[in-house]
Amino acid sequence: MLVGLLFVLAITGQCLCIPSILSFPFATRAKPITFPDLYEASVPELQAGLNAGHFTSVDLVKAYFARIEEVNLKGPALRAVLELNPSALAQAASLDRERKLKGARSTLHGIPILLKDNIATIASEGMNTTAGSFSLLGSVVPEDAGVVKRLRKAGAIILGKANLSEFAHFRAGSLPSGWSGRGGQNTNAYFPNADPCGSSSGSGVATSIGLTAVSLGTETDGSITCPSSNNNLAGIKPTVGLTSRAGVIPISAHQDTVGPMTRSLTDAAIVLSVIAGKDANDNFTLAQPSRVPDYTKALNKNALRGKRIGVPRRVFTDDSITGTDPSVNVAFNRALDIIRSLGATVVDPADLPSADEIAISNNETLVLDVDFKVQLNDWYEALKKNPSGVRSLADLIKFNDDHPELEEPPQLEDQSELISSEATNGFDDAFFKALAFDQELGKTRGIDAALKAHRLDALVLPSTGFTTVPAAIAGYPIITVPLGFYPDNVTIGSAGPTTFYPAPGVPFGLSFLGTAFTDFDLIGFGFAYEQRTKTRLARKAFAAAIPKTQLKDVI
Ligand SMILES: *[C@@H]1O[C@H](CO)[C@@H](O)[C@H](O)[C@H]1NC(C)=O
Ligand SMILES: *[C@@H]1O[C@H](CO)[C@@H](O)[C@H](O)[C@H]1NC(C)=O
Ligand SMILES: *[C@@H]1O[C@H](CO)[C@@H](O)[C@H](O)[C@H]1NC(C)=O
Ligand SMILES: *[C@@H]1O[C@H](CO)[C@@H](O)[C@H](O)[C@H]1NC(C)=O
Ligand SMILES: CC(=O)N[C@H]1CO[C@H](CO)[C@@H](O)[C@@H]1O
Repeated sequence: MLVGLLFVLAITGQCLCIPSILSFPFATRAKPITFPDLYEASVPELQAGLNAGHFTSVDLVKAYFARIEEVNLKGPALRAVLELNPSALAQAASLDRERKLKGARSTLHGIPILLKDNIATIASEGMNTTAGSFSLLGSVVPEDAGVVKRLRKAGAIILGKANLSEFAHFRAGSLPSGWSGRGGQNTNAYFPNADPCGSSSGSGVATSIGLTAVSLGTETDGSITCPSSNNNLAGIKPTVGLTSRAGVIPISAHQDTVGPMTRSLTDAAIVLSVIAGKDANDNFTLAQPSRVPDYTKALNKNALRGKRIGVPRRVFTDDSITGTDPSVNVAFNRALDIIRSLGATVVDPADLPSADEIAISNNETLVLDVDFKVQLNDWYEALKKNPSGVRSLADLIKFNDDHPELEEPPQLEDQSELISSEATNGFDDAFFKALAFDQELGKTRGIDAALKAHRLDALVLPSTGFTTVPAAIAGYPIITVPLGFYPDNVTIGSAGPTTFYPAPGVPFGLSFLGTAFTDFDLIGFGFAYEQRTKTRLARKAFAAAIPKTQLKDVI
């Protein structure tokens, strides 16, 4: 408790308080050490235990490895983790030594983080960067991703790579979320074989049951928001250009963004503060405000007081869009009452003028198809080595057809999205028109229009379904926090050859969204809601999916 308190003071920057706190009488009372439960442990709790010498980063890595071993291929076989970092223990030992000598570099010093497998790590460390595809196994990337460089500098330990929907779900819309050739079918920890959503599926599932302290995902349209929602997590989809995409296997420079997936917005804010910032290797990041804020300063329980929050109903009132179960809408309407009770004015409806056009628009697909081909070809070209011999999108399509045992098992043959992307012809008139329409639909006649017309601070939506599209085409931020769980009597639906959605006990989330670079404000709104409701704690994963190894077992 005391160390926790010390640490909270430390992260809020009031370090001057620490000496006086240390002289409190209860500080000297010898108490048995209680280790945080790794199912739920927060970064501040872990950092406090590390600083107090209760356990080391080596212990943490060992414990997380053991927890992964329990449930990844054995037991419920969740297939959330693709590879472990063979250098993680050595890195942890070195960071433990450094902590003893010089103290912690940052709040992430010695904290293990799992990366979606489309985020590059140097091959010499021992891991692959493949987006789940055998076409990239053994490939050698030129360098660490921009966000990985920042994580290492802050002293974080890369624990491993997470399974994902292959190529961030850009291979074919018909493929189930969470499936990749290399990783197989990742599934949800809240109901056997339930849909983890994607494409950051493994990041979501692994974090939901404490196979890692925190994780990173990427979003082009829904890929952080939806798996955060389905796995009872806090997720931040940053404004495009806030976090570097350099070294991230791409879909589209216009929509891709890298963000944290964590068990609390506190952890997410800590991670975002480390990974946000300019990167010369990603020119979109040069457009961000000059100073990266300390996002932990946004964690204010009163952040909703006096704010105006709008509900763009037309984005989700169609049942086929929110999902088949009315429980999402019931929980959402209850959330609006809670937001009111936290001092905000809810403007309902506050529709996007472009909502109906967005629903039928194909402009996004057009932009993504063109960008993906250009950028994926560049990715293959930039590799220092690729044993598969694949050098382009065209090669990839052929590789998949030539290796059905690896990449096209029964019912998972589809690569229609790759094929339509391959058929595009680069940055032509049609592309620029579609891009301009997207900006108009998402920004000027979309989110910005609604914010302006109703003088709003943010919009709020359920995270399920296609509620991510307006922010996706605009490149705008979304903050997701737990909202509720499907009831035990929900009619189980199908989400793929072997996966289910909806399903009993599967979580769903609440999204706050706003205009460019309002991530800080949105984190505050999400935090106020999260702290009032603590919905994550209301339900746990199914028993077999909860790993048993704890710190006491490895020390
Ligand atoms: C990943 O690649 C390295 C070589 O860079 C190889 O030694 C290692 O076995 C690979 N890992 C897996 C799980 O295939
Ligand atoms: C980034 O650079 C590319 C060319 O390298 C250019 O086409 C693009 O407009 C630039 N984007 C921004 C946001 O500066
Ligand atoms: C793009 O959006 C505009 C504006 O809504 C619409 O008129 C046009 O049909 C859309 N194009 C495609 C390819 O969907
Ligand atoms: C599930 O239970 C609730 C509350 O008991 C009830 O209102 C609802 O109709 C039931 N749904 C189904 C699909 O049976
Ligand atoms: C860490 C881990 O368990 N990785 C596994 C992921 O799934 C593939 C395919 O089954 C295995 O080969 C890996 O060992």
